[in-house]
Amino acid sequence: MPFGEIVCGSPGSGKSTYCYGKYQLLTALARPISVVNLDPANERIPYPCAIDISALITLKDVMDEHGLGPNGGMLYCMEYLEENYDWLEERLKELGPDAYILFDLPGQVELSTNHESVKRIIQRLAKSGFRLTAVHLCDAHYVTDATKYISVLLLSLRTMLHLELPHINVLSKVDLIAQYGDLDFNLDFYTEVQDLSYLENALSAASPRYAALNMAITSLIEDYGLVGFETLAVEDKASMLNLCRVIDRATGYVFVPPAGSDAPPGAVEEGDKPLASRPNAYALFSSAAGPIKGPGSDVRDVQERWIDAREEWDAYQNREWRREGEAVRDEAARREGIRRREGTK
Ligand SMILES: Nc1nc2c(ncn2[C@@H]2O[C@H](COP(=O)(O)OP(=O)(O)O)[C@@H](O)[C@H]2O)c(=O)[nH]1
Ligand SMILES: [Mg+2]
Repeated sequence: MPFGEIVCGSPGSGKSTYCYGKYQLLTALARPISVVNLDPANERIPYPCAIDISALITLKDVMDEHGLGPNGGMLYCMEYLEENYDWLEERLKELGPDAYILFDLPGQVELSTNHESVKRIIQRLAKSGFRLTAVHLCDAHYVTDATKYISVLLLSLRTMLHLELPHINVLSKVDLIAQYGDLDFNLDFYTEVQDLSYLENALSAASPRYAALNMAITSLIEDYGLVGFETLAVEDKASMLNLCRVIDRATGYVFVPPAGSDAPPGAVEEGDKPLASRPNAYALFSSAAGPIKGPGSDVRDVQERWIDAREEWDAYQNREWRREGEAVRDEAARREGIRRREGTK
């Protein structure tokens, strides 16, 4: 049974970077992973691409041929992909029945909030057996301003309602959040979307004329209790592993034991080497079916890492990397010594 993530979010929210980061992470864990680029305007793709929509259609060609602007051209491309769904389906089949696929979507938000083509493509993928989750990336700098935060909540809610998939909203680039000034509240206030009435002062100050409307929107969002956020800093392993666990639970990947193995669900064996002999991979998956925990899984840890004690953590990390580098160099020198001694015998 193939699994997949529909990676969506505004332009620049970090979708392609996330796809590359996840590709590296799952490859290191010997788990299957392929990335499909569905953004016909994606010129510099960082990851190895299993399927690239540019082989079918490019935004530039559409704009040149039909005299469309970038937005109209993008909608045309997605409608074209929908009409040529067979092209995508054939290539997906070649990736095998156990593929785990990241679909890197274009950033135009209307594609995941109101335009129908992407939704219908997703429905066809689901019909053909894909277990999918939407991973909606939102730049974390939006939480540094109350009015922007309200728009990101609405955008997330609208995307959830439109795509109708298991859905994970993610505050991306959380490592940069401290650059945008002090937050009015702790990070968990924003990720857990609990008592939004606390935003009243900030919203009234930013937009006195629409303060009542803004508050009505916040109470609507609160009433339905659908929106919440995970956090992500792509280069931080703990952050990526935590998000990976959350997504595995949403797709159901945690409940798929590898064929012919007694390893924990969601795990994959590497050749004939049992997974349990690879402690990192085992630790990741053995906890996946239980409560979500592990480094980076508590938003208060994320707050400490990237906001409250960022400099101390950076210094600690640099020391650890230096130590690791020294250990690798020492080991290489030791092996070289052995090789030389054996060569002179
Ligand atoms: N500091 C930081 N930068 C990021 C992160 N994720 C993405 N970026 C940067 O954000 C920019 C936009 O990322 P990209 O993946 O192209 O966004 P896309 O348009 O959504 O595909 C690039 O310069 C990335 O290097 C992150 O977690 N931390
Ligand atoms: Mg991109």
